[in-house]
Amino acid sequence: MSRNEIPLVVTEEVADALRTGAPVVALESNVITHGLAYPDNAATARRVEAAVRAGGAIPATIAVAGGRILVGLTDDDIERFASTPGIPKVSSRDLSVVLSRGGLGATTVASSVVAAELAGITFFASAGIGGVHRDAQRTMDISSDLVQFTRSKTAVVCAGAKRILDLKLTMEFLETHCVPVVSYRSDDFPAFYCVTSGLRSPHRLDDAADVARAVEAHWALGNPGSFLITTPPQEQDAIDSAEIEGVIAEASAAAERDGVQGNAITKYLMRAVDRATEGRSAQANMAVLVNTAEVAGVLAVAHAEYRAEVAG
Ligand code: PSU
Ligand code: MN
Repeated sequence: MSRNEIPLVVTEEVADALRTGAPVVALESNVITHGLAYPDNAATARRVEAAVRAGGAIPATIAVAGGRILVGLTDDDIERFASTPGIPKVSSRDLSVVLSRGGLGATTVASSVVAAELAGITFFASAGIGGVHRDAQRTMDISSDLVQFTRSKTAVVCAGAKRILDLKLTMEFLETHCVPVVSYRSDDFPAFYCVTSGLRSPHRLDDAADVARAVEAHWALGNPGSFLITTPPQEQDAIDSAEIEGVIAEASAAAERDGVQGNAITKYLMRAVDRATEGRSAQANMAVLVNTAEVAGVLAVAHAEYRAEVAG
């Protein structure tokens, strides 16, 4: 089987956009099935798609169904993925198996960027990427999102990595693996629903056209992987760092007690934090998803313009 034999079901709107070089932003579906609960997840998936459009681009939510990769979901698809219980989380290592077995699958950041590259989509947006987990020195739990960034050519727009992670180690991993990190209109690496992780970003760019040029230069230099662009949450949506730290420490201790590990830990921790904050972190999560998607739309537009200009 060759690359172009992987069955992709691309919606007409997305296919048209790709054919004409119009800006497209790919989105993950695991956040719909595992990140949020029904019906908030369905509403958020729709708001995220609308935000990409508000930024000027076409949304293409990625998922797996019946042995094929869906590139762009219909409204019925969104409802089905949001309301069907037990859809498996499909990361990069799972994608081939789920495609061969059939059934529904919800793609993480890692498997979504694989699909985006296959479909010819440059931009991808999520709220918080996976990263190096706290205590990874012992557990070796590092999200395949990071490893996939070393392999797939996409521009990933996010609000940094999830707060439940060890963000310092996450930054170290990205640096070691030559993944560029640029904070758009900000000095700091954000922490998902917190405006800053307390870590300074290696680079800041304020102009979308500069971001587009940097992304293309990264690939022109022969680099095989992704380019990370961060955008912080809006102040009014953000959660106070000090306040959330205590909650995360408690949730992490509970996960350890309950023996939760592997690919289940992300969902476990996020839900525990949502409960402890009485839903405020889930609210913030939704707002960050929407905000990031809109910024990704704007950046994808600048990138499409740059490519058109270069092509003359
Ligand atoms: N961001 C969220 N909620 C989520 C995730 C991200 O707000 O549920 C998911 C994404 O799909 C991400 C995945 O790719 O968690 C990372 O999981 P892991 O740490 O097991 O690699
Ligand atoms: Mn993991």
